[in-house]
Amino acid sequence: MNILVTGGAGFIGANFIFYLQKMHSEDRIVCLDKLTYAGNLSTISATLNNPNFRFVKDDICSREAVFKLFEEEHPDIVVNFAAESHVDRSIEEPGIFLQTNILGTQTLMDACRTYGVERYHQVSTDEVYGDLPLDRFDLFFTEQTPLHTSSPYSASKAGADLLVLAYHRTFGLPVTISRCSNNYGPYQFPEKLIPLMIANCLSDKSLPVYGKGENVRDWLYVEDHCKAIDLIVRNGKVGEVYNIGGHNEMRNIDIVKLICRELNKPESLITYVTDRKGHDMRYAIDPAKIHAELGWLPETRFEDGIKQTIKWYLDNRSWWNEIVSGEYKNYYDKMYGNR
Ligand code: NAD
Ligand code: TDX
Repeated sequence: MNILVTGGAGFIGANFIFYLQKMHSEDRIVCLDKLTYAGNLSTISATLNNPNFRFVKDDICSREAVFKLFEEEHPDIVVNFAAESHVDRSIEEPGIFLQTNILGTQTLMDACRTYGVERYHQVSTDEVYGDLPLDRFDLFFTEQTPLHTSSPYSASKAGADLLVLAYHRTFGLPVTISRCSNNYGPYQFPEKLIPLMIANCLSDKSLPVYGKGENVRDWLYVEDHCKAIDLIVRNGKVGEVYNIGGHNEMRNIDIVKLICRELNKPESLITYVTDRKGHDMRYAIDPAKIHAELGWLPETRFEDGIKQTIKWYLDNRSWWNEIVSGEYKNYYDKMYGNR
């Protein structure tokens, strides 16, 4: 199997490459990544010399680059992780989100149509369903929940999902889509809640909680997400959408307090800051379909996963120190300086 993984120098894509190499070492993996601020070649440096691996630095929006790569590699499977992925950045600058997340998806699928693939898989998100109210804990997102987006990020992901389904119906492209809840684990960029709070705690910096910290997210350990995608790509039904989530809902404030406890830092570091515009209240996935059809269940309990993740950030300070001391510092000062 020749598998093209786009966005493989980012958080989930890199973990997916590691998962494939562990579970299917016979597969060849080609990683296409533009290395934006969120892509980090050092994350996958250990695999660069593997004869079954090729890294290509380029843009999924570049027709020329994408078609040239398909001409050379003729991938059997394409798994598209490449995206602008941070909601706060999409509020500051929506354009690049539409460009990468929608038009990049189109370019990849056009190449799939031209060269033929066994499967095109789109990595999507639970955010396409909008949010749920905090007083209705009986409600969950199913695959039938209407799309109802809140941010330019989630709108761009929903737009891409619709285009993927249109390419299936109109052109018969063999597609699948997965919509996962919030991931956490090693190599997550420290602009996202959990690594940001760990990095700030370790530097005794204030911990910026948006609004009252009551928003709820459904957290899944990244390797469980990778396992689900691998199952869908190999055994899932073409044309179908699969929700992925672990029934692990937590309030942001409780996550931040837990991180303080684990790192022996005082809760007085917590600072309540101006809320995110259009902030979604609650995400909660019903993963019954992927469980029933593909037998998938999450394997890592949050209590264990969060400890492993904190340990990883403690053991790999140089990985995130380089980020927080580099260009990302300007973003941090801009976003949190006067918040
Ligand atoms: P990330 O921001 O860590 O990584 C994105 C990667 O894509 C980076 O390596 C970046 O360099 C690359 N990239 C960006 N634009 C590109 C372009 N034009 N061409 C080629 N490469 C490009 O993101 P992540 O958290 O790993 O998310 C991966 C995917 O999973 C995204 O599609 C995201 O929407 C989805 N998702 C994320 C989560 C989560 O909790 N992080 C949850 C559900 C779904
Ligand atoms: O500094 C912060 N303070 C804070 O209170 C940050 C960065 C976040 N938050 C809150 C906002 C959210 O309610 O924490 C929650 C999680 O925030 P993010 O880590 O930015 O994730 P979220 O907005 O939920 O989106 C994530 O999950 C779905 C990913 O970034 C998306 O790519 C994925 O699609």
